[in-house]
Amino acid sequence: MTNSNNDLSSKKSDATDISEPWDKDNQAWWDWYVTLAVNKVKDDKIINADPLPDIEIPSDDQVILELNELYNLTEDQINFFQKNGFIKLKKVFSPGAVLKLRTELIDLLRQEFKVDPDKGAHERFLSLEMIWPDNPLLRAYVLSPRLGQISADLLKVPAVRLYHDNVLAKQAGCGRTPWHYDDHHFPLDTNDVVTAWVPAQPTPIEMGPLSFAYPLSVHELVNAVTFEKTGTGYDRGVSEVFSKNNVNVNETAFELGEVSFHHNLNFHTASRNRTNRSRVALANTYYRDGARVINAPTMVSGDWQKFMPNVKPGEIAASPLNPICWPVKNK
Ligand SMILES: O=C(O)CCC(=O)C(=O)O
Repeated sequence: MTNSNNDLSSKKSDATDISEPWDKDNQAWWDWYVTLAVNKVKDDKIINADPLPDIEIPSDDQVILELNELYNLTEDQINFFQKNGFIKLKKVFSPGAVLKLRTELIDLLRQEFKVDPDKGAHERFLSLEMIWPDNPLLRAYVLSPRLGQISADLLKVPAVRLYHDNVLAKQAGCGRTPWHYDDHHFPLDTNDVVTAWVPAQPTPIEMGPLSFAYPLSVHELVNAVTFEKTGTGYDRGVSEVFSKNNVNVNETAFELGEVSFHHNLNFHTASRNRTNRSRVALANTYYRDGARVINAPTMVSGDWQKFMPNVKPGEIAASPLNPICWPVKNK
């Protein structure tokens, strides 16, 4: 597939001109991005999340072995993804592997932001990215043959590369993630792009699980909604069109070990986190080997050069930080 979009900059006014590249870091990008979401007055109380299960945590070696094992998808699951642009798969990771991931992610967030992401209602959307190059444990989760193979099978492509890892922590009380599709964000000239969203705890509805509009083609309904770089107009516009057209939205809890995969044309959102625990997720994006960077990345592409150092617009997207995650090279 060739890329249908990335043309958000075609209609220009002060509020809608996004042609300038993003000149801050990714945390600044998320701080800006969540301001684009409509949020109701926060009159609903923060509730206590259930305690995390008390289970044995595997060793690093056990996790690496687990993540090397493949996950067989059925034809029906691949067809579901191709039609709807997302799929939620149970038991992609063992409960122990997920809780080990959570401990590691919370430690990383604590070091970076000097706050305990699970203490107090900081109401911020914290993010970290490109952790895997310097962290062998995270590398096992991010470059995992299991996630790579599922991604390649869902996209029906022979090989996938990593675009980036993204640690996302929606703290207690933090509001909605605005409606969007990732084609706006990834400056790639292909639609063979998928994000594995790995929640690092059981994620009930009250915590704001990632939610998906379907089928995939509903993105066409909102082509005419113009992106605005301030205010909540775009989020509101998409929401109104979806309501008017009775678009289906899958907003369901994630059990421990369940992972969702969404296509870059799938519209998704997430509700406010109404629990006292940070909703931590690891979101890894994979794309078809051979894809190029588009000619004109925009501010919505964020700090993309960090993910593909020395790759210029128009060039093949294959820096050393974009390894092939599937198929696995024989050593
Ligand atoms: O975690 C969220 O709320 C948003 C994540 C997202 O949009 C993505 O991973 O594509």
